Amino acid sequence: MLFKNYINGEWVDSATGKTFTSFNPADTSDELGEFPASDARDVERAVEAADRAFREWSRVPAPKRGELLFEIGERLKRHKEELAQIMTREMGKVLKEARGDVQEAIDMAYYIGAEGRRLFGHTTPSELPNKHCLSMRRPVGRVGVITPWNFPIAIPAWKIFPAILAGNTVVWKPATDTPRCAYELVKILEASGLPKGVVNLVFGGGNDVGIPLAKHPKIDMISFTGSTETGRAIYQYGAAKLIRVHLEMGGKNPIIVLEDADLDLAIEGILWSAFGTTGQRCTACSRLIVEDGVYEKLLEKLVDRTKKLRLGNGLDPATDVGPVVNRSAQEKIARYVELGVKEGAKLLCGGRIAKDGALAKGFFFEPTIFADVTPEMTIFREEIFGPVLSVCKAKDYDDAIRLANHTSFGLSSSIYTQDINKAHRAMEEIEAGITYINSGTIGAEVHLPFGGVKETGNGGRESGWTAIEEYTEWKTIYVDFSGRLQKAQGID
Ligand code: UN1
Repeated sequence: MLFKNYINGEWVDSATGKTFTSFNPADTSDELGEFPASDARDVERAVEAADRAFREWSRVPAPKRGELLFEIGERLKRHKEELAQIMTREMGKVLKEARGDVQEAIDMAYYIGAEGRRLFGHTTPSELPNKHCLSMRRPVGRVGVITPWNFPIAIPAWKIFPAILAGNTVVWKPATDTPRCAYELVKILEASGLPKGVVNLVFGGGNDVGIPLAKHPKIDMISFTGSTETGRAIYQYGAAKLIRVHLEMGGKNPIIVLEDADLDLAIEGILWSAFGTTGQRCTACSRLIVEDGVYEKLLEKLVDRTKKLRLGNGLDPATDVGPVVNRSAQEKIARYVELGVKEGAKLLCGGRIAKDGALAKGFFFEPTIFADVTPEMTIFREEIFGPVLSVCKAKDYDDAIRLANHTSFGLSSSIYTQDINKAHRAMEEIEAGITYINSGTIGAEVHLPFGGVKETGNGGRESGWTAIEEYTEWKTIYVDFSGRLQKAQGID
């Protein structure tokens, strides 16, 4: 089936006439559709539509915009199972995780929809009599949204829902690996009564659609989740226009396990964080830092459990770990594993492309653990975005923190310990946007700020109340009802 772009409330062909196909990474004979490979001309039409819709949409009372989000939440709930199935087919995550992905969008719709009745500003006394000082939030304008394939419904929802709640209009470029999920989400927005032009969808690649969108003079903000390399380029396009750029990028998220930790609990958290979503979360744990005294014991149990993980199609309830997203991801992971071996890390399990039986139909990679990893090694430093866990030994708590912080990223992190003092020290000392105590590195909830320090981001936080900060500008208002010219700063 041939799908279309969604511009100004209509499903329209791309100017290019070219298309690309979306496949199931667990079984490439399963196709999810053909999608337009759009270019700058389609971006132009979409931005024009977002621009035309802005004036009216920004004047709709925020509680009414919130009601649209509640309707979207209702419909997402109704279609949750069908959306999850499509997601599993399109990007491979196991069905229960795909349901969780849709649930994050549902949670965001209700959470942020209710913000329509808040969107609080401040009032404060004036230094002069008969004068009121207040501040209110205004939408930023036309927002370009560029999203990845690993959370193909949740991440777009984190961005688009707060953006439209705040009165902005949107042009959305979804990842080329998950166009069908994008289509399904926009169908839901449309059925919920979204006015035309408020959200526009343009399918296509980064060079042809993403860059023209980021550079477009009428785009007032870009919100991007993806690789640090692409994010850095987008930041520069944004800088040239002096617009706001929200970036969520890579991670190399550590779990620290101290000697006093509940090891069985830690193992559950490590398995879930390292191999859940086949390691393809920005928040996935890719570095495990274990205190000397429990290093061998923990590794033994962990490897044993890892070997039992079942690879397969995510639609099969017996599957623990689904495929990786595409062939180039699979090859990239294999290259990192080779590097790990070459640089002297000890391969404890996995390490190979999996292609036995039905696995040959897709892009699978064995859950992989390297031990005796040191900070100089590439697998310790670079984001692999696959089921590869690097383990290193720490002498003590301080050494563990030093290793955890020895990275250019800073998204999520975790520590397992029963020592309340060390737990509290770690909350302050780990350099990351998110720290879990006695839980893995994944599973952030929508009503708290999400984002990271260092090269993971540029200071913003999405989700939570901070999402409102991202998608609004402050307007300050002075009302002088004295009937004469009053001058501030004590000037007569
Ligand atoms: C991501 O991988 O980009 O905390 C987002 C989590 C999920 C979101 C991850 N709620 O793991």
